[in-house]
Amino acid sequence: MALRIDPDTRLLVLTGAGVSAESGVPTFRDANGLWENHSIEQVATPQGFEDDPALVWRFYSERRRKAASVSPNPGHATLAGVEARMDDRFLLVTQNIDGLHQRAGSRRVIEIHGSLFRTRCDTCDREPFADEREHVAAPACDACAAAGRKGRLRPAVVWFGELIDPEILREIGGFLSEAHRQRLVFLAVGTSGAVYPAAGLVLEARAAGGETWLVNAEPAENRGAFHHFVQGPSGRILPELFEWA
Ligand code: BJW
Repeated sequence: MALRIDPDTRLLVLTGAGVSAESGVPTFRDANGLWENHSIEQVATPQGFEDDPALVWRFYSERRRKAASVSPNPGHATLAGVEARMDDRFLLVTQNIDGLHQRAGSRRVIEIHGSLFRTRCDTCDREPFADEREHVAAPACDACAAAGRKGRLRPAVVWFGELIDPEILREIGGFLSEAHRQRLVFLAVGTSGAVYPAAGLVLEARAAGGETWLVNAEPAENRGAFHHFVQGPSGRILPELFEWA
């Protein structure tokens, strides 16, 4: 089955953990929702950070180390190549925080769940900053300390129960609504379709008249919302998926 791209096509791609699986980054589902016997909720929620910030930093420090040691795979490379051909008719929304799309050459990338390589304060509104260090405990925020507050640094990622930056959602909505006189295609890759609002993007694309494709190792929870499903590993499927008209 081929996904045809012609000069009139706009393509919105959503990726999840599965796209990085062949690079050696474990998915959330692979780990059965567990990390060192802790549930994902314990390490990826504001309450988890409140309860045990050191545990949460160990989890993200390990992932920083792992992500820095792996390389993009042919799935990432294919999406970077598609962007190079489509330019502003292409937008990639990734739920991944591992930076592998950017390392493969993708530039039109929205990191909807943040980045593993940025840190922010849990209290003040200082800008998130680049940070590759591995922390074993939550460092104090120096900006807060200077103002007599007790802010702690945390990974600049979006945990369960936290809001996605509304500006990001507006940008995605803008890309969908600009497609009114063009052919809109939505492609989801390597995602279980279980976590919202990302899992709802397919319905937004359909409401905008889009044709919807899913490439995944298994049927995603929202598989029924897709017109086309190609089952298999994205590192093998994506390089063969596109047909250029
Ligand atoms: C392969 C493969 C290969 C393997 N090739 N495929 C509407 C309905 C119900 C609930 C909600 C709702 N709206 C909001 C909620 C609550 C919640 C939510 O969605 N809960 C669900 C669990 C039901 N959402 C939120 O809290 C969001 N916030 C929000 O909406 O705020 C407003 C609000 C708050 C509270 C209540 C209501 C509204 C925020 C969600 C943030 C998610 N954050 C995480 C952590 C980010 C940082 C980090 O990475 O540590 O994001 S959780 C985790 O899940 C991570 C992932 O990005 C995300 C999605 O996982 P993904 O990528 O799909 O991975 P897997 O492992 O689940 O699946 C991998 C897939 O790949 C599998 O299918 C494999 O088969 C496949 N695969 N190898 C191709 N080689």
